[in-house]
Parts: sequence; C-alpha cells; structure tokens
Amino acid sequence: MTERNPEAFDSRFIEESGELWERAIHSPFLDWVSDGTLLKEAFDRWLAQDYHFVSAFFRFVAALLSRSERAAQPLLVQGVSVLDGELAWFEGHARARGLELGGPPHPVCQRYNHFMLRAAHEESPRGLYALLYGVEVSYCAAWSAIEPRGPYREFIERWSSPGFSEYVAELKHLCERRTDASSQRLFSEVLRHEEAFWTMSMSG
Ligand code: MP5
Repeated sequence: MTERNPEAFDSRFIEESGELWERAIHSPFLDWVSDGTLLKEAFDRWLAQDYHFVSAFFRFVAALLSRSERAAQPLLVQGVSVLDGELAWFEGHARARGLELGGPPHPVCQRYNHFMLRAAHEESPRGLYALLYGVEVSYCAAWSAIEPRGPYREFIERWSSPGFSEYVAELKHLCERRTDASSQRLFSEVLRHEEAFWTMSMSG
C-alpha cells in the first residue's frame, strides 16, 4: 500500500541504502499488529519505548529548526507541532492501557536517541534533513504495508494516512534539494536503528 503515495518513496536515498531499507520496514511485529495476534506485553513495550523515542525526536526536530535556513522553517514548525500533539496522544493511550511511561529507555532506544541528539549538534543541517526524512519515511512505509484493522487500527492509520505521506513527500523534497557528503550515511544509519528497534520491540 506504499503505492498510495509513490512520491514519498521515490528516493535516491532509499535506492542507495540497498537491503537496509527492506530490513527497516518489515518486521513480524507489524504483521502481528495487523492480524491482532501481538501479545499485549510486546505492544506495551513498544508503546513505552516509542514514547521515549518520540520525546527525543521532538528535541531533534526542534534543534534542527533552530539551525535551519528560512526556507526550511515552515515544514519543520509543522513537524514540531505534530510531535507535540503526538506525545499527548501517546500519553492518552498509555493512560487508557494502565501503562506507566516513566520507566527507563531500553539500550536499543537509548542508542537511537543518542545518535539523533548528538547528530543534531554535530552534523550539517543538510545531513540532518536526510536523517529526518529517514525516520519518517521508514515509519510511513512500515505501517502502510499492513492492513488497518484489529485492535491497533488507530496506530496503523496514524502512520499510513494520506496526510502523513504528504508530509513525508515534502521532507523528501527538502532533503533531496540539499544534500552533502553526510546525507546518505545519516539516512542509512537511521535504517539500522529502525531494524534494531523492531527486534527490541518483539523480544525485549
Ligand atoms: C518513528 C517513530 C516516526 N514513532 N518511532 C520510530 C522508532 N521510528 C520512527 O516518528 P513519528 O514522529 O511518530 O512520525
């Protein structure tokens, strides 16, 4: 169902990342989300860890916004605003599930967050646009590839909606018009962290 908005996925960064791309966007975790067989414990683990991830990602996008050229700012402001709402959305779901969000981040999540937050200050804005696109396009592709049904339908719909893929397509234009020597390296590094995050969500 990634065909819904081919624009978002038609990217030289994806092409050049080779098998890393497929490994980042397919996981049995997602198949079990879609057919409703995922254990509650695994979903709750993912939810608590993804809350940690999104909290760090929010800071990443805000830091990038503060370093960005004027032309890139409106899209990043939109991103920061959506992430603010998304954190509240996670908090609401956690409350409804009786889930405590204050636990420690898993080492896999921590490594991903450290990578992003260190990059936000040490890498060029051009490289960071590719990192940002990598985070969003991999989630868009992963969740768009499964049927929106079952107990987790709302989650599947969040990252497979037309609005989200339009945002991802705009991020693609932003980063493909501004590349430098770090862009592909940072994009590919995101894909490695994405694969590790799915594995951690399944097995703890
Ligand atoms: C995203 C996410 C997408 N929520 N979690 C991981 C591990 N990778 C990517 O970010 P967003 O802000 O939910 O669109």
